[in-house]
Amino acid sequence: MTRTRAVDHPDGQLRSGLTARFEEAFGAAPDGVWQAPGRVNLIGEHTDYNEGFVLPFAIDKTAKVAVRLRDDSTVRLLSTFGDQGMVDAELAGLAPGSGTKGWGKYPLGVAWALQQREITVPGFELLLDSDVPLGAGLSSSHAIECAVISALNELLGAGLSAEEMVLATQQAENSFVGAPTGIMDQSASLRGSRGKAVFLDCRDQSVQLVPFDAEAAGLVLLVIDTKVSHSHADGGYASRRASCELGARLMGVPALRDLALEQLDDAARVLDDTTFRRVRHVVTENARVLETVERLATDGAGSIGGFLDASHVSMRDDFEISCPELDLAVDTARANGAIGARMTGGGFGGSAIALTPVGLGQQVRDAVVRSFAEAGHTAPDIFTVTPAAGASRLA
Ligand code: GAF
Repeated sequence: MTRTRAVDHPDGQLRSGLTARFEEAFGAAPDGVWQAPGRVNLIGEHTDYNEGFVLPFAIDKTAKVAVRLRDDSTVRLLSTFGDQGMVDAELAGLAPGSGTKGWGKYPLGVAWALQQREITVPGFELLLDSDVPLGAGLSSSHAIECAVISALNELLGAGLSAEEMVLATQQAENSFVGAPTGIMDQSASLRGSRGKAVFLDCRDQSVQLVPFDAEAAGLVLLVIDTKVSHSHADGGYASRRASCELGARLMGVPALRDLALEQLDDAARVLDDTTFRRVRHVVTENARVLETVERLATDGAGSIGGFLDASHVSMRDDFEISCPELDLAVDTARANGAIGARMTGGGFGGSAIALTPVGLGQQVRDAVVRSFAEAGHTAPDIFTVTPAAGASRLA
C-alpha cells in the first residue's frame, strides 16, 4: 500500500495518519485534508438568532476531513471513531428528515445545502477525525460542517465567501439536521484567527477581530466540560428561540436586537413574566457584549470578569438554560479565585468557562473536580483554551 509522506508540521503525524487511513478505507489518496475548529463563546449567548452581538473564538480542537471527489453520485462517509461504520448515501435522495443518524447528517446536510444553492455536488468519500468533544457545548457539529464545506467549496470551485458558507451551514443545521441554531458557531470556526476573538454583528455578519490575551493579564481561560450532554435539536433551544420571536413581535420590533435597555420597563408591562425574562436576557446580554469588547480594548482581559458573571446569572435566572452541574462549576470556580465564570454555548449542559489567575488555575481545577465528586456528578474534563486559527486546508 502506498503511504503518503509524513509532513513537516506539528499536525504532520495526524495528517499523514489521516491520509493513510483514508487510503486504507477508500483505496486511493484523498484530494486534500481540511480542518475546522470548535469554539468557546466568551460572551453573547442566544443573541445570534436575535440579530445581536456575540464574541466567540475558535479553539485548538478541530474536526479534520480527508475528502476525495467521485465520478458518480454516491457519498461514502467514515470516521476514525469507528462508531457507525461506513455511511453510504445517494445525493439524489438527500432531503430534510431523510433520517440520517449520527454524525453523517452533518456532511450530508452540507451537501444538501450546497445543492439548494444550485451547486452541482458529485459523490465524494470522506474520512472524519475530530478532537472537539461531542455534546460539550464546544460546537463539535459545526466544526464538522465547516470542515466539510471548506473542502467542498474548494474542490468544487464553488467560490462561496466565508459569509455564504456560514449561511449554508446554518441552513444545513436548521433544515437538514433540525436544530434551529444561529450563525455564531460557524462564524467562529470559519472566520476565527489566532489570538483574536470574533466580535460578530449577527445582523449583517460584519466581523471585528478583537485581541484576547489572557496570558498578558496573568490569566488562563479554563473550559470545564461538565459531561452533561445536550442537543440543540431538543426542545429547549427551540422554545427559547420561539419566546424571543414572540417578545420581538409583541414589542413591535423586527428583532430583539432593536430593543434598547431603556425599553425594558415597557416590556415588563406588555409581556408575560416568562417572555419578559427571556427578552431581558437578550437585551442585557447584547449590552454586555458591547461593554466587554470596549473593556478588552481599553483594559484587557483582566477587566471583563464582571460581565461573565452577570451573563451567567442572566442565563441561569432569566433565560433558564443552565443546569446544576454548570452552576456548580461556575460557583466553585468563582469561590476559588476565578475572576469571572459563565456557562458557554447553547446551555442545558455542555461547558462553562472560568477566567482564572494563572497561579490559581490548579486550585480551581481541584476544587471543581472535588465539588463534582461530592455532588455525585460525573467527573468533569478541564482544560485551557486560547484563540486559535479558523478553518483551513491542511494538505
Ligand atoms: C448554539 C447555537 F448553535 C448558536 O447559534 C448559539 O445560538 C448558541 O447556541 C447560544 O448562544 O451554540
